[in-house]
Order: sequence, then C-alpha cells, then structure tokens
Amino acid sequence: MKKDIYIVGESLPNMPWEDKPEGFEGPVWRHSQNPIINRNPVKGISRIFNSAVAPYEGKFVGVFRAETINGRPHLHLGWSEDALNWKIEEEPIPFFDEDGKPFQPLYAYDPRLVKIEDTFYIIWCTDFYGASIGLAKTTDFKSFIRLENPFLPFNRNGVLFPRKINGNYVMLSRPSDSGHTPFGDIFLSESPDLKYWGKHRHVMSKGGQGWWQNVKIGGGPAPIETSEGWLLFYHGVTGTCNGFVYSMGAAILDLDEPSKVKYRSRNFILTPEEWYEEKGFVDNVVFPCATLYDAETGRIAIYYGAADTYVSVAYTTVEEIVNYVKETHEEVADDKEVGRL
Ligand code: BMA
Repeated sequence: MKKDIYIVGESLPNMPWEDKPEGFEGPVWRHSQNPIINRNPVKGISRIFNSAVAPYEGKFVGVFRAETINGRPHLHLGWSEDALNWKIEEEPIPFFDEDGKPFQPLYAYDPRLVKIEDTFYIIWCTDFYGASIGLAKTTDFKSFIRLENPFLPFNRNGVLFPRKINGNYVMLSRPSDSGHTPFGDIFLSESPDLKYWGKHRHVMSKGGQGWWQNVKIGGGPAPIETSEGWLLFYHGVTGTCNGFVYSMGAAILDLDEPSKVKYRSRNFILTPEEWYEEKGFVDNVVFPCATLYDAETGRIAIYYGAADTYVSVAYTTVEEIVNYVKETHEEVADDKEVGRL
C-alpha cells in the first residue's frame, strides 16, 4: 500500500539501518557505531571524511575524500558489502579526458556520486585557478572519464540531480571564494549535454530566523525525489569566535522548478554534539555528502563527514523528515521565487 509521503525510486533492502532510539526527539538519529571510518584507515592516508557512496551491483561503492599523509586531498574508490565496513583503495582514482589523456586533478575534495540513467557521475571541488567544480563519469568504476570543468572559478558543493528535469541535467552549486568562504547561497544551472551550462537560478539563501545557517549554506547529497518534491539535505554554517560550525539542514524543492523552495526547516536537523563531530582536524563539522535510501520502506541513511576527520552515518525516514521540514518551515528571502532577478 502506498503511503502519503514516499520516495520515488528503487528499493534497497540491504542498506544500513537502525530504528530511532527510544525517547530520542530529533528527526535524524546517529548510527550507534559511529564513526564508521576512523583515523589512518589506509596506508598513506591519515583521514577520510566528506565522502559519497552508492549501491552498485548488489554491493556498495564509494568515492572517498582521502587526505594523504602530506595533507593533500584526493579521491579514492572504496567497496563494501554492507555500506558500513569499507575497503578503500590505496591509489587515487585515475582520471582521463575524453581523448584518453591523463587528466588528474591537483587536489580533489568533497565528492558527490550521482547515478543518472546508467552512468555514475563524480562531482568534486577541484583546482581550476582556484576552487571550482570538477566532473567525471564512469559506468564500471574501472575507467573514469573526466569532463570539462562545468563552471568558472570560484565554486564548491556541485551536486547533480539524479535525473534530467525538463530535458536538462541540473546541478546545484555554491559560488564561493578560493578560501574559507565567509558567504554563500545555493544556485542551480542547467545543461543539455553536461558541457554547456546556463539558465542559472538562485535556489536558497543563507540566513533565516536562526543563526545556524547565517554565514553560508551548500548542497549536500544528491536530492532525493519524493512525493512532496526534491528532498535536499544541505550544510549550514555559523561563525563563532573559535571559527565556523557546520550543521545539517533539510529543504524540499519544487519537482519541476527546483529553484523554488517549497519548504525549509528553520532548525538544523543535526549539529556537532558527539566527540567525533566536535573534535578533529577541524572541530565542529557535520558535512553530508551522500544518502542511501529504500523506496519500499522510506528509510534514508545519510553519510556525513565529521570534524574533517571521520565518516559517520545518520538515519531518518522520508515521512519523518518531510513532516519535520513542513512543520518547521520558514520562508527565507525570495527562496520561493524562481530565482532569476
Ligand atoms: C569547507 C570544505 C569542507 C570542509 C569544511 C570545514 O570549506 O573545505 O571540505 O569540511 O570547509 O572545514
């Protein structure tokens, strides 16, 4: 029997899951064995965080942000039977351009991994005369074709929608500077071919009544298609005298015009509270980059980086989070407009 609020997508019965702990109040609860990836997880790699996973051929594949022991981030592939215990490769993913020439990023971080039709796309933050968005594709996780950088510098948090909308690919991004950007809203751009990008629209503003997202926001995992619209998890940042604090928020975007925000929660849905979120290479960071979900049950597992040091998992259900976002909705700036000034 179909529920009122549901995920449009496939069923994934083997995804990780834990029920909400008795007495827990929030709409998102942590995996009991967090973090799932600890320090020094692989030879030559000191920390793995802000990483993306996806189901693949009955198992799970991941693209991991791996900080090598000289402190530079690269993307490494990983494999898992249960999406909790990961075997991560020691060498970075080798990228080639469309002519078969090596096209390796100088550094690469904060990957997203999005399946559109039969192709997986990796989107990350790359060096293009400063921070910008890198884009590559694979169908077999053996050969990786890196496409042209979609946007001009400076930009971060590139996130593709998992299907074309009105005939075009759609990518969220967060124009930025090349450092620890002290501003930023979420925008989107469209492309018929993943090569030429345009129809840029403003999607969501930082700010609102609360302070947790008053400095900047950025898209997280690929949006999930639901009966209510695109469910978007994102990060929101506030500034303190000890630096930025990264929390997780949720919003629902219009299915046909995703630059229109239908609802967004005025509250964070997860904020640094556990030791692995509060203390690490960068303290107080919760940074979601991926989800796994089961359309059959509505279960969602959110993969997030913790304190720029660990990978952690949190859970919710589509009903729980959509109802929460609707109940705690606040309208911010012109979010509900199409975003074309
Ligand atoms: C952002 C990105 C993220 C990181 C966050 C907190 O600018 O670099 O990779 O998690 O800062 O350090």
